[in-house]
Amino acid sequence: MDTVIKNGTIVTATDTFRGDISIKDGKIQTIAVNIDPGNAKVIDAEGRLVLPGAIDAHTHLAMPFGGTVSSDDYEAGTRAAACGGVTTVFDFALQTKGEGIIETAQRRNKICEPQACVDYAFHVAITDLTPKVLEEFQTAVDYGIPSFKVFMVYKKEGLMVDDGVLCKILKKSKETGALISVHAENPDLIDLRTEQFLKEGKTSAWYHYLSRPEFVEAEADKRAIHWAKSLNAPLYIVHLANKEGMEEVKKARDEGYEIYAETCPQYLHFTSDVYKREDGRNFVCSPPMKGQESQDALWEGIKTGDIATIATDHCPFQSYEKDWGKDDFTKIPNGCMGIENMYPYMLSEANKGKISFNKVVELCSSNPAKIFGCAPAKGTIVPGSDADIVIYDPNKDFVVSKDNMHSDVDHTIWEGTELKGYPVMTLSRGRVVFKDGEFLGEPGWGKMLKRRRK
Ligand code: DUC
Ligand code: ZN
Ligand code: ZN
Repeated sequence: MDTVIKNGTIVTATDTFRGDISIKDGKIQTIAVNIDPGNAKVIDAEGRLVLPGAIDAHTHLAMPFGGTVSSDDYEAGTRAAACGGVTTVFDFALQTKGEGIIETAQRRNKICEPQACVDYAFHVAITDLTPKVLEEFQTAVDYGIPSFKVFMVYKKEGLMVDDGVLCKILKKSKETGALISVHAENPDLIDLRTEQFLKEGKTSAWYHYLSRPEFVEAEADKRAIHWAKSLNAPLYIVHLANKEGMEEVKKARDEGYEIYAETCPQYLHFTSDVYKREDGRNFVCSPPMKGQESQDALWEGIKTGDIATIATDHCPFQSYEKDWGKDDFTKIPNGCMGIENMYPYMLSEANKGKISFNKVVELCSSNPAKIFGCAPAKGTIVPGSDADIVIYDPNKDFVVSKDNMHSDVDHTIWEGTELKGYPVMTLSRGRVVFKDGEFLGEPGWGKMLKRRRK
């Protein structure tokens, strides 16, 4: 063995127990009550929780978007991930016109591989469904990329697919064992409302919210679920943020359909009121934060198990870029930061008693690992799994500030948020990559995961 984590309280999605963990060659070797470390390095976790590393199944690193490129490249994004206890990052690789699925992932991997500080995978966003791409689904699944994404919005940006294409994709996913994620909002309603607001001179960030309020998202959620049900295809809804959509997910799941919903910490913590703030444009992302009723419904969905995962939609932009939309909300690049905040925020909510620590592990680690095909190597603490481990001090209070974050962005929407408890160490395949506020990893360490869903 190389390392032993001693005296901690191990928390998985299902169990909480005191024990030691030995690590060898990046993998968990043994879990027992008292392991003699011999010459191995000892990490004392007395008074701390020992958790599986989180998986952020939804990021946009170095993504060209909104007239610029999101400010965290693969190095900065995965560095911030490590410092927030995230040991696996799923990024979206956007297909360009005519490009194949594997070709898209390989193009992004050339950029990502030398930069990644933790392990990673790609969901390929399909934007140009040619017959060749449809034929390639099986090859991509067999290659280890069994998850694709489609946007039901962003027509002008060239990312949107229409309902016919969505249905073709869902049908093929059913046949090949792939899982389709959707960004669900209604593009025509957004355009209609935006045009009207601009005509009336209503240009503040508040109108970003009003251009795509609850029902704009709910309609698309219902439509996507309707098509998935009609084809009996599995479906994963990213960044669910509204009550009506939540209800539709619950209904479909109660009927026995394989529908997964992801939400993000920003929807659990902030409401649409943020768009009335002076710095409201910093919170502009799509879908926008919603009202209190929606937030309550998401927390309820967590409790009932109808929210399957938490991820971040991490897509930061600098203040000067957000400022492009000071006088016109349509010019604000859409996206917020969160990769370093997800696990600490959710664990803090558990520490305050809102949900259990096991539930946080389930949402942020075990479920994404299972759903996207990288369990049991990721998402749990068992002999044989990767030693992706977070040591969490439940007594360490922490106030988020741009100065204690590790992203390449000059502000954070989480500024001033008070957290009860904080990660003090992150191990990625047995290597300490974060300790006491300091990043200790290196670019090029992270490996691309090949995945298998079933
Ligand atoms: N929404 C955002 O806010 N940013 C990136 C892409 C998206 O769908
Ligand atoms: Zn999205
Ligand atoms: Zn996204």
